[in-house]
Amino acid sequence: MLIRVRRRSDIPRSEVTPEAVYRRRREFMKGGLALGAGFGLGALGLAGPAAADLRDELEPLEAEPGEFSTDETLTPFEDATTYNNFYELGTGKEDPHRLADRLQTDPWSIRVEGLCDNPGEYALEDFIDPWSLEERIYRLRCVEGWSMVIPWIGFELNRIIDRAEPTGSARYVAFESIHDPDNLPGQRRSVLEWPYVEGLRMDEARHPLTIVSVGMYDHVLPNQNGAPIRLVVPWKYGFKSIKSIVRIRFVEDEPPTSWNRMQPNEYGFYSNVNPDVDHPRWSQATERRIGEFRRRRTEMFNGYGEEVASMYEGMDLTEKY
Ligand SMILES: Nc1nc2c(c(=O)[nH]1)N[C@H]1C(S)=C(S)[C@@H](COP(=O)(O)O)O[C@H]1N2
Ligand SMILES: [Mo]
Repeated sequence: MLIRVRRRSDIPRSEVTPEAVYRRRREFMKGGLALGAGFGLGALGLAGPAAADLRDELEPLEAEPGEFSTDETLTPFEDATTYNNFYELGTGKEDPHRLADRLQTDPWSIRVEGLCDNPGEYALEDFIDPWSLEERIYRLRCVEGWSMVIPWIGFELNRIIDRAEPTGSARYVAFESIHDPDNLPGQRRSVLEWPYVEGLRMDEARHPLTIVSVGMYDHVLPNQNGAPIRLVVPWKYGFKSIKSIVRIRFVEDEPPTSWNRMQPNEYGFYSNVNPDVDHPRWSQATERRIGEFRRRRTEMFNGYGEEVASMYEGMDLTEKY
């Protein structure tokens, strides 16, 4: 049941082994060589892995430039990997970076189930090889008012959906993150109901802008950004981009979502970026691009309106927030 899609045309794949997608170079370098890798800022005695070192430790990942990319200035790698929301690793913005090693990603499998003709348990490499990877530079805009521009590496979620062959009654896709309270400190507290869950309507899930990401900045995903595999839905608030996915289920009814469960009046199912609909506790009209001082005006659908607005025609987006 292999579905062949566009191959990367001229970049040799030989260098990119399936393991490279999920195994950190750090593990290969345990022992003598690790001395060299640690000779950066780590040698100065700073606590935790310095971001500059982290980038060197991550396995490189090749990808073709994808369409839809913005040409805006990239958020520095250091910012994108030290200022995160990943409540499994703590609620502080720097917790995911500090506690990144608590996330166990090897081995990893994803269960595809529900209303589909091809359910199953997939290893990560089933998804990555022989499928080509694209680099897409997308904005991610958090409901708390910050945004980043990140060169994500991944592929369209559509490929997984096609492969699963959902039945006609599947109208939504539900996603579930890793549940591992023994290792994930955040899951020993009930800040959210665990595991983290999210969902998309089928047309949103199938939209070509919706990608499954396995890397960023030419490397595999750092743990704090949702390794080994996460969603990126660029026209929605950041919390829809669920990290460290272990389960994808095709369902008939709108599935529960973590933040909606927690605070239904603050977070709806759709959560399209919308400067005209304020969060009950703060305005959503402006955002701060990480690395900048002046706030920017937030764009409808995070600037992706031309591509996605038609999916919401006739819907009252103040009602369906
Ligand atoms: N499993 C899981 N996924 C998650 C979250 C989380 O806490 N747990 N936080 C979300 C929120 S609120 C945001 S803004 C983005 C942040 O992604 P980034 O850290 O890669 O910028 O991840 C989203 N995905
Ligand atoms: Mo967020």
